[in-house]
Amino acid sequence: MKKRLGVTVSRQIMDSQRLHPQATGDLSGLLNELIVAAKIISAEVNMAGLADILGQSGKKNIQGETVQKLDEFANATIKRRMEQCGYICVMTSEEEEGIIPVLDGYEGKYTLAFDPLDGSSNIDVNVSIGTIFSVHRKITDGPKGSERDLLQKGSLQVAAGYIIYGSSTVLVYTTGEGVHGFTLDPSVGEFFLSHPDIRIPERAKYYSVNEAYTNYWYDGMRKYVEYLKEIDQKTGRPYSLRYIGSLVADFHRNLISGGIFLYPRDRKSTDQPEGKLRLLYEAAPMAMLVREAGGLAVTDDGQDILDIQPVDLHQRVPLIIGSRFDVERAKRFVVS
Ligand code: AHM
Ligand code: MG
Repeated sequence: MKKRLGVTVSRQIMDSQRLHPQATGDLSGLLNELIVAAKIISAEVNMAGLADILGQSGKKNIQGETVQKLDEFANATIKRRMEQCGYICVMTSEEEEGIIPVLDGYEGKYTLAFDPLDGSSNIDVNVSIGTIFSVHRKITDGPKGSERDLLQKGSLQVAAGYIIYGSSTVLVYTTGEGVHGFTLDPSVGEFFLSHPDIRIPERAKYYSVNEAYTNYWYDGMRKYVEYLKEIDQKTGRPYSLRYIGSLVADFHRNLISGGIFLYPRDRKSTDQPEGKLRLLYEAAPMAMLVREAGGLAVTDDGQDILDIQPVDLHQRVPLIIGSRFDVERAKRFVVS
């Protein structure tokens, strides 16, 4: 796609809707509502340091509300905006155990899974955090959505994306026609196209993994990460390690610059026998994005993340995701 200056995200969404004359506009409406939620969360994230000061002194924030934890705020904001937008029938959040119904009379034809504020351990230390979302079409009969509507394979997603609250706020999303990135201009409150048609570099420059857990890994994973530290024939250097511990931030960097992110399962029996990341809120939406951008996402036994049939709203999955060449090579190491 040619770079068009000044294109807002709403314009881009409408333009892609126009390519589908049969479209009802519901998906566009849904995305636009989510974007409003993202702007509200972004504003709150930017105020977080101040809110903390107010919170510590037991004060209320500028609207007279008691200061809320940021992840709870993000969760409540998305729920409140989406439960009566009229485009979705049911939601699920990483922060909540069960399904989240929408208001009676507002049932729509899509479902929404979201991680309101991923990387929450980074909130208090000014490190980038993000919101991740995944949209499916309703598959059951009747207006009400159910768990079955949410437990669908990643390959059936109709849209996925994230908003990263970093040095600037950036929205990256796909509806299956490329991956596009938009940067929020806070002075006008609009997301403008900044990264049209993102393609992840075929080969990684970075690897991202929590290496402190090496002793928990299976041999294949250990050997692969050791291999990355050897001199690469092509570059004459080993790979560089970058690990933020905030999936959205690690993924975003790798998407733009080329990289591979790994969160394997534990060999030793710990509390992470399937890794840490959640299929519905983290792995599947990132897998759709990376696939659309030319990359790949698999488990540590080589299964394509997009092919996994979820059985539980909060199921975890080992994740290897990023530049295609490197994910393919990692697969050869880890699949025995
Ligand atoms: P969260 O959803 O509780 O924030 O946890 C998910 C985060 C990811 O953003 C990140 O990739 C991972 O946890 C980091 O885990 P670890 O600290 O084990 O390396
Ligand atoms: Mg998370």
